[in-house]
Amino acid sequence: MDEKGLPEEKVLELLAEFQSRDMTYTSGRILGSMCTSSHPLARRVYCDFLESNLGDPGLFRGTRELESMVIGMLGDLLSEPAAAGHIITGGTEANLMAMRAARNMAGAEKPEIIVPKSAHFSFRKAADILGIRLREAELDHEYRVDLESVRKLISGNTVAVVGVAGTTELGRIDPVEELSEICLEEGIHLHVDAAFGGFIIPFLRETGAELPEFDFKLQGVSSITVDPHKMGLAPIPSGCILFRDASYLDAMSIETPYLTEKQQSTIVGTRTGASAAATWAVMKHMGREGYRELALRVMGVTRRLRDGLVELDYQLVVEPELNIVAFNHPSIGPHELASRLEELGWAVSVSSCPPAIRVVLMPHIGEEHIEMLLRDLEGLMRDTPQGVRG
Ligand code: 0PR
Repeated sequence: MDEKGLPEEKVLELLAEFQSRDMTYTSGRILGSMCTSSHPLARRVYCDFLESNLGDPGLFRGTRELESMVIGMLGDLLSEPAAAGHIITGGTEANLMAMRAARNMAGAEKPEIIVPKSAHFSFRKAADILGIRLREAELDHEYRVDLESVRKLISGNTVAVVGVAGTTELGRIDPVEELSEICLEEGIHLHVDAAFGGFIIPFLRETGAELPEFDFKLQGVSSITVDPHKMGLAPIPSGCILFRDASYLDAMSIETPYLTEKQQSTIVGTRTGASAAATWAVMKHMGREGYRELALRVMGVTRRLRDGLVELDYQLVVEPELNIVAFNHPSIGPHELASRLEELGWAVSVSSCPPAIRVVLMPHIGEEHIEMLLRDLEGLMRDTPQGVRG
């Protein structure tokens, strides 16, 4: 640290230079992210609540009330208005909390969890932190979890089974209804990772889309991850863990004798209340109607990309169910294609299972960006001899 401080303007000037090197969502060039521009109202509220600390909620009673109202709204959205939970940093922390609760409730000697091969890497972190063995279930030909494979992996040590509603790479929805039946039968905790899908699947279903059930309506589902900072338009960090009832929180509560609340179930101690307040604000402002419109809009952009790719003879990995499209060039490998697109100013990501270019059609991507992308993809098809059509 320097001995003498700099004037505020100088500090801001230095920062502006660093920030100018960051990519922005508004450029429409970030194609591989699950985050997006947060709603302007949520941003404002976030700043207003910057100093609130839900680690000591007795001091911030209003903010605590906002957090429980968000939990109530999300519980209602996901078919269990009495669900218990917290607004936390994101899907990673939510999945970690779910696995911790499941482990503590089951009390197995050598705990194991079963996750689909398509599950987010946060479950690897959770398994490592919690000392749990991670067992990976195979996928079917549509990249959803294979139920037979799950059944085979279940043992007396299984403390949780995970289903994903909106996989990170392909946006697939696992057969949660069947997983629910299996878990009810076996008496195992079923956790649904709807970090991405939780803020879009219910709204698409409301518009008549034929998407499967994945939430607490299915009796076997014990917990759900849903991230407001993905499709919910809340600022980073905002994740949510929901449990069917408060007993799961009790199973991981630690005594906090000198705080205003005597028990704490979250992993983080001092934690911002700004996320809860900003999420409350954006959900109140958008309403179901606003999120339905958003869901329809991003699916419209998804369809445009899908149709354009098919017209250009790119190969789709699967028909998109949600706003994620994964595709390949007939002759250029996905990593090579990703770097060519990067040279053209596009930030895409490459999925691993199977290897493909993956585009997440978040709200910051408009039709105009997709038209530009398709023009560039057309150029890449033309310039590659093997890619020439006809
Ligand atoms: N569960 C699922 C299904 C996810 O897709 C993700 C993140 C998580 C859990 C973990 O959530 P947090 O990252 O909030 O802890 N999926 C994206 C991914 O890893 C996150 C992401 C977001 C990546 C923006 C890149 C990016 O620019 O791909």
